Amino acid sequence: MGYPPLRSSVHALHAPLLTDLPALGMDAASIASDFRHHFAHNLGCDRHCTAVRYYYDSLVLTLRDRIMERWKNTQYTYEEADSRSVYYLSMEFLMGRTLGNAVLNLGLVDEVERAMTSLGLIMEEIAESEHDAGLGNGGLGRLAACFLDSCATLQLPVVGYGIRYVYGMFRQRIENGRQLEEPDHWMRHGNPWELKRAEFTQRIRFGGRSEVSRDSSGRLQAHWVDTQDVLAIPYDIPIPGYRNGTVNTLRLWSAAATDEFDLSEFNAGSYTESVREKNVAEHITMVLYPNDASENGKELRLRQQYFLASASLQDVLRQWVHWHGRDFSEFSAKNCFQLNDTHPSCAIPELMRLLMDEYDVGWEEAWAITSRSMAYTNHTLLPEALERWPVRMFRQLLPRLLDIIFEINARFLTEVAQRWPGDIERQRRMSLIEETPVPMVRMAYLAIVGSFSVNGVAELHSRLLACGLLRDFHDLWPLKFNNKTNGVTQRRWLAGCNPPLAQLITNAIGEGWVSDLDRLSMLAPLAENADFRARWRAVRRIGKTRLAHLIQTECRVSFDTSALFDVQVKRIHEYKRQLLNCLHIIHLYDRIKRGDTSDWTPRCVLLGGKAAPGYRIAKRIIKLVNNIAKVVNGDPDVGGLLRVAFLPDYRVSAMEVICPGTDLSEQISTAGKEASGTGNMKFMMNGALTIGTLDGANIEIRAAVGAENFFLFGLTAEEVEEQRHAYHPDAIIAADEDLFRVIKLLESGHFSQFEPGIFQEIIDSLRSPHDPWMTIADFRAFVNAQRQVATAYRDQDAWIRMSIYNTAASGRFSTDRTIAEYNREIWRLTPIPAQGSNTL
Ligand code: 26Q
Repeated sequence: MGYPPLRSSVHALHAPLLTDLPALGMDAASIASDFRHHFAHNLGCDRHCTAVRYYYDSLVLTLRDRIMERWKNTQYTYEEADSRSVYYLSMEFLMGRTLGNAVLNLGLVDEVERAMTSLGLIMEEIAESEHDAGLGNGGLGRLAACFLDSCATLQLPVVGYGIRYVYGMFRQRIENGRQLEEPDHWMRHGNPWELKRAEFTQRIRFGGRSEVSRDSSGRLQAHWVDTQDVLAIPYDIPIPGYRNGTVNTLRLWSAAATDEFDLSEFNAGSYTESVREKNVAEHITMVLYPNDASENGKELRLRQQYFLASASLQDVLRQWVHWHGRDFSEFSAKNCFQLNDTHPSCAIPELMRLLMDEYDVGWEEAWAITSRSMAYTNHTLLPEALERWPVRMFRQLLPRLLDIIFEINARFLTEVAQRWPGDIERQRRMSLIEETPVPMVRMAYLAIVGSFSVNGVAELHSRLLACGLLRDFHDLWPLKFNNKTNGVTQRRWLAGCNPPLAQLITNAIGEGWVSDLDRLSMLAPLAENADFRARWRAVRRIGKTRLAHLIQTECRVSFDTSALFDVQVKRIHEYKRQLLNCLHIIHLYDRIKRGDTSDWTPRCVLLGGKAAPGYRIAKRIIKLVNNIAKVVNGDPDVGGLLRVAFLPDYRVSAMEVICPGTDLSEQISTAGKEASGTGNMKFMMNGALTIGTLDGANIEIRAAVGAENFFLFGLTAEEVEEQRHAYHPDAIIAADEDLFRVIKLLESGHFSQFEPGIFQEIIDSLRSPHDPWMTIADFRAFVNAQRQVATAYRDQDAWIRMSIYNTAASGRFSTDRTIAEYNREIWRLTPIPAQGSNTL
């Protein structure tokens, strides 16, 4: 750990010469000049280097130099303040592209544009050449990325800790309407944003046995022996705040073999075997796991989770001991770990282990430190999505951690027994160990017991956790539970992705909204100004044109920008009910075929999203959407009345084009199932109207914008649970002519002409009285709400008014607000403005 210092003393003398450099110019001329330097001298490019990659790398290096000054400044400032810090532990950081965001946050949009133009280059083209960093599945991973942006903007000392996957989220191709997965080798051409910090490498143990001995003073001392170790090498990525001189850190761990691996194999005479072992070690950070039930219980995933937790904790403890020595009395006052779902929750027993086994802290003190440092965020209401690991696997892979979990459980169950004497059933329910034939560790319960805060991600979600899924724990510790409604960063999701709208807003109310989104409420009165509405409409048309162009290129489907753009993009999952959307599209198609088209509103429907590779029904839903699109778009009777497209490879950079061009945002999950949703917020911010159920953050969106500016439909979460027992989809189908025809069309094979029967499983799930998502129950309400949408859209002036109100009311859904709440109620950090010369 750490490199050896230079032996001679010259370093101290010359240190200022090496570190106190003059600030780099932030003007177009300096940027262009440094760009040329990096292009020619650093990358060794000449007149033959015309690939956009060289320009991209040159520009990133130019910006990185400027970020580096501010990065060091920020770290010095934090060090000197000896401030409390937060560590955001997450298996996913879905960062997307970095260049455009860095330019925006450095306040260099105009200067970089001018610099590139002066060199005969087009900034937009360079920015669009960047490959997404797709190190996440969806909402949870993107939330972590938005959080980092807001923490840096609010000048909070927060470090993100994650994994440097070699392969991110798979790339999706569509062939014959079906999803094909391809590896996403996102760093193939290198990653100029990362800085390898080999001197902070950590050693991570796996396997072996846990043993106990007595030390010289007679105290029991545990030893984790005969382990197989792997190295964790950190790579740092800078996270610049918005025009404030702050640069925070995202530290991603990469796995590598230890040297003795090679040596022991070498001694045994097998050189090639040793290289194979190297591979095994490096596998740990090779690939991001898709959120997939079929992947549940995979040992490699548990390895990844422990790898992240252990490396990050060791890194924090190393710094603690460096600054404070082995006195941990102030540790929990100075450090807080926010666990992004249960995925990093090994951190709880691991911090116990490190304190007890490595630093000789006793159980009581270690537990006080641990349970006052950890905070847990839950992101799901589906009981089947709660993480559980087989005890047997834990024992094999992390025997010492299992000991500690058992001890935590024994002490915890004693507490339960004291509170509810004799309530054995409750002890069984709340145990961290599920005593089924294959005993399991319940990670959510471990996270709750080991944390001082447990939060949900929208008001409804947090309420349902407290009185449903986690009720027993809420009864025991009501004060631990709290809500932090999600948000999104307006830097990426408005200023960055929608420059025409951002400019219109800034012209109207000033630029303050970029760091204070509540100011968007100043737009509301302008909704009554006809001239402003005309401008708003023109800007929305630009967004739609851009989206239409994307769909033309990627799907070969033409969207007419005067039509209603109706969009549902998100992971494909039954609870999100892409099928309900399909039923509606088929219904519209059926109306057209029957000539029921008076007062028609032309509509272009876009769907997109990835299905987990092992999720059969989700993949079949993709096939259904594609087949419907083929039939509808190819039917001359449909003409311009309806268009359907499935956009392949939905990802962050695609959403940056999609949300500015969307009129109608589909948020139609079964009530009580979507924890929050964040796509809903991105659409709203960009002026889309929502059609949605009373689920997740939709409820808060509707409350913010007013019921008259939101298309509500469907059962409530309570009604869903009440009606579940007496749910008869066949009867509903028989009683609803429109729905009856839709289902008949589906069953007739009209959308599966050449592959009869392929949608049978989908039809059966819809018709099942046990369909957990109760799609048929909400069909009529959905179709009626969609009729209202169509009618509303025909009054363009009224629609634009509602669009403005939506943006104006979206202030609450900034992650700046979310993070301010995390900070006020959980983290309690003091903002620390960056000190030093070149801070802005
Ligand atoms: C678990 C074990 C093994 C392999 C993968 C996983 C895994 C990975 C990712 C489980 C879940 C996820 C991601 C969950 C997620 O994105 N949840 C969403 O979080 C958003 C942010 O809070 C919410 O807005 C969404 O409602 C919620 O679905």
